[in-house]
Amino acid sequence: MNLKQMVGEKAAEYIKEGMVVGLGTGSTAYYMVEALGRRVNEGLNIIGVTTSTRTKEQAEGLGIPLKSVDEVDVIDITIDGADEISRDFQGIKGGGGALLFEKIVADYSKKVIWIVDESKMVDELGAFPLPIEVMPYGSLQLFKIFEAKGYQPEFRLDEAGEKYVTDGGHLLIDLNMKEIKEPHALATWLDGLTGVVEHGLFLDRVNTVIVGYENGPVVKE
Ligand code: ABF
Repeated sequence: MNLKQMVGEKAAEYIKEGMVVGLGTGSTAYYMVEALGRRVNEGLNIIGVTTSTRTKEQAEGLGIPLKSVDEVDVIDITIDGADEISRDFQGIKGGGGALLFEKIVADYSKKVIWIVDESKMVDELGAFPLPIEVMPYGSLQLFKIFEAKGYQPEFRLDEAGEKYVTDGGHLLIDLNMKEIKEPHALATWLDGLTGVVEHGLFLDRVNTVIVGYENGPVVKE
């Protein structure tokens, strides 16, 4: 079994009868959704709240009942992947292009679980490019601001080589910062930039991390 499958299936065990479950996006979350789909077909009653069109299509195909984030009071547990997690459990997400919906769903969740293989655990954030979701209007001005800061921005492209458009209708600019010494200060600065819709710094937002190692999953809380 690969490490992503291992942690995906382990995380699905946290889901109990009657729960409202935030369903993350990405190749690790994929296995969690598959495992939940199997349990639903065996009789488990849950409601899923998806974080992307991709996950919605997968969950619908498996017969998992779904509601939108606006149709539920609260989400009991959200399980999602991540691109990098530091020692103090701060994260970069958004490599999969779904960070805005992922952050919204996480914000309305009582508990958030991230599932990753061991390669995602880092000493310090920043080797993975930090995705910034921006309004198309004015995005080149933001690009120039990031460039002037030395963050080596790049517009995310789709398979056709066009600018990638998120489920929310925005663009993504990836910042190649190499290292992020002060994630909270960076997040505050990004939050203050007009036209930045969201960014991939997920700070102080996770309760449990399940890490896949060759000899088994490790739950860190
Ligand atoms: C999502 O999927 C993200 O926020 C993150 O960018 C990505 C991780 O992908 P994978 O599990 O495919 O490595 O959860």
